[in-house]
Amino acid sequence: MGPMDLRQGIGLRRLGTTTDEFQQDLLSSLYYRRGTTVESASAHDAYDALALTVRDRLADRRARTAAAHYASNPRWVYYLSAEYLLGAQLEQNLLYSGTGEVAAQAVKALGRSLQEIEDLDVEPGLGNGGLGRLAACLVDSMATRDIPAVGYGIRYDFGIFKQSLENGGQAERPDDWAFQGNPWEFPAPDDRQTVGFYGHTEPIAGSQTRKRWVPGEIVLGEPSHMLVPGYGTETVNIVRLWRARGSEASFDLSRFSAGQYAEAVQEAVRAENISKVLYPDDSTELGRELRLKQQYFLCSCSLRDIIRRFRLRNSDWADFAAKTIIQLNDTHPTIAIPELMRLLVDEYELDWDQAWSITRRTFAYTCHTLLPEALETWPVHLFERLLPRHLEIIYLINLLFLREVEARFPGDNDRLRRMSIIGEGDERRVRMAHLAVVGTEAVNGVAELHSKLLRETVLQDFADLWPAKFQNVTNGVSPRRFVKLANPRLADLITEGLGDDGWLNDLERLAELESLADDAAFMERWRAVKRANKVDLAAGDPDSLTDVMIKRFHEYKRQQLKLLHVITMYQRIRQNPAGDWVPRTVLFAGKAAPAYHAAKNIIRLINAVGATIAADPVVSPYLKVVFAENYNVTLAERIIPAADLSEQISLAGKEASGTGNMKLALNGALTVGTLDGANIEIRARVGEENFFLFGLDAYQAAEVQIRGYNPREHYEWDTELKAALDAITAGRFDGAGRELVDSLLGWDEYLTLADYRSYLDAQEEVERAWRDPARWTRMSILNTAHSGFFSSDRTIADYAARIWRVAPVTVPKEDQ
Ligand code: GPW
Repeated sequence: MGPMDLRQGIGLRRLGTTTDEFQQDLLSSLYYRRGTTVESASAHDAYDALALTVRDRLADRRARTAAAHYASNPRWVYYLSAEYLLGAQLEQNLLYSGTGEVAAQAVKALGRSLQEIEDLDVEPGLGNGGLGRLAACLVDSMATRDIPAVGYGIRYDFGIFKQSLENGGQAERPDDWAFQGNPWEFPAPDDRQTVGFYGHTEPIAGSQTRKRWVPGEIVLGEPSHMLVPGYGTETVNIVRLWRARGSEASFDLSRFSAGQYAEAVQEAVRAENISKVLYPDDSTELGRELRLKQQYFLCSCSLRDIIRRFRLRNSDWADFAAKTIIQLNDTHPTIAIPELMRLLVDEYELDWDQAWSITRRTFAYTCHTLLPEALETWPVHLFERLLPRHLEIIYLINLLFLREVEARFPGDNDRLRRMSIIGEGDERRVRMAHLAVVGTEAVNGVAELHSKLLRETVLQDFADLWPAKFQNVTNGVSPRRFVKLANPRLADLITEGLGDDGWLNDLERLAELESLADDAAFMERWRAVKRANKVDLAAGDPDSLTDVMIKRFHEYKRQQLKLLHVITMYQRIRQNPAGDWVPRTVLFAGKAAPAYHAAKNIIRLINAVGATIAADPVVSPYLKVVFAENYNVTLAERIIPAADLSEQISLAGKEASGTGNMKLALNGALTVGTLDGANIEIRARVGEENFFLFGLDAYQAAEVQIRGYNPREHYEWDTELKAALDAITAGRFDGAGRELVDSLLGWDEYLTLADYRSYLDAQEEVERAWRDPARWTRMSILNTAHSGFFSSDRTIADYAARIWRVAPVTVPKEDQ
């Protein structure tokens, strides 16, 4: 066998690269794999046949990747995440396999356009928001940087709910994303795993630390994987997703025969419910038993798979940590820490200290929040019932840990209480973030400010104990998906400006655009790209300032502040219809957790305000409010290229990083924002004169809260603010928003009123800049030029060098 052509050894032909050859394979896929003919093929048959044909183009790279990785027996990166928002697959895989052009020609044989087929591609919505999309950008960049890696997750039957507006409010429908099948997925039933729940533990004669766990419920985990190709390289990694199934024994044939149909399948239904649906909450903890079951299911299946893979090439447990790094995407997969201890101690019979030393060196933890309500804790009694052996292990980890603390800080009982993995309140609870810090080698936040605040606040005691463990890795985004695929016009212009498209995996090269920021012809084309993108989006007048706030709905993100600005603009225009107003289209998009009533009320008010403005002939020529339904990755890819202004207005100290802020700046939108999360780093890079800053900083905000904040003072003092709130109270917007006003005047947890005036001032600066198109265009170009740092390729280089200590493994090209 040629060293790297795995097909030659078994006499397989190479897949052709010409249009004719691609077309042959497409027709063959349609005929043999879909079992239909061109004459009778449905649109979906065409889609599936194309997807399979493109997938085949990546299969050989995948085989060579697996072989190269196996041969080099490297340290593997395993990314554990409860969420992945991968986005639509067809366009990406056409790009990454370099078959876009031939495919566009070849599909003509099916009598359809490529666009028509792409419109059938359904995105797997297996995540909520930023955290899930980050996971997708990171696996993209791991492949692009040739890092041997597997992403592990759950294959939810139902992804994030579909949002629609009903009478101006959010309605939710289930997202049966794989209803038509999913051609991108490779099932691997041979790699299924068995997972236990409930039951009890028994002592093992002759051993102090080992125990036998006798589970009360057994569930099967069946994996399938999706391909994750790198861009501009040979590597194709995978994301492996687990689906829960009942075992054969879970179907009760005798009951079925007796006509008890529901009872006959109830055990299987119970098992399958584990991967039935994604929990649709974002940045809030939801302490439900099924969620802990999902977390354990993911971790148990993945760890057994990781161990299986380790043992393919290694036999000594002493090498495990050197060959394995498991990155925990927030605390959701933290139960993997006691699970690895259980496997090593109980099943593989390592002694506790060796097992603990391996475990600690195997894991690293990324924290994505500072919000107390997002820090996961689980009632001890729930753990005791669901995972009795894990609770025993956690107790022992905690005991030994607290001894370490006691040795360092003798007699400091307060510190012991604060740091304990078990929180003693009305109800004893397991603190997952503490377990994650204790059981890992490295802990990181996701932007400079976030990492600093983690060390100074929520994890301060841990940072005192282990200062070297704490790091920062600023988030990033994939320039392939969020520039090349989302904004092809801009990508082409950048490529022309730079002379080649090497910037797509070397994003700092965008800095070369700086020399074009004053070039009149280039500026004109830059403006034309933005305008064409706005025409495509068709949200409003393409010559108006397109002002976008696209993100999950949460009070800390402060959509309500944007809305107060809109109401004030509305009132100003009404009072002075002849004024020289800057026409704006204000576009909101985002989902609210179904049980988050305050957030849903804000959506309702946005739509009521939008309707009032639309019905007002005096104001509507200048102001339009649009709510785009069902925000997801696909919709983000349409909105971001069309945005002029990016709203990043969270209360400082609350948004861990943000990643939409990076995508928008990269696409030439200017940011109006607070000193929060990665906004600070964006501003530092694009230049403060190219960023509209407002509001309290994180320390000032904390001080205001400590001194006793009274939102009413702002209301009394600021007549425009008062007028906006009074209009809501008076029912001017269909009676919507009264609860919001009550909460803003009552306590205003996120200091909306305190930042209102400063925000309006910043918006006036925005309009001054907008009135000078040359100034705005220059600022826009400089935003793109200086956003190169925010590539997820850089993020991965940081993780690889400072946290994982892994090197790339080059996958050889196929023999020529
Ligand atoms: F609360 N993030 C998210 F930290 O999208 F777990 N969902 C979540 O449940 C959490 C965080 C959690 C987001 C952060 O809010 C955002 O600031 C950050 O950019 C993103 O995670 C990726 O790090």
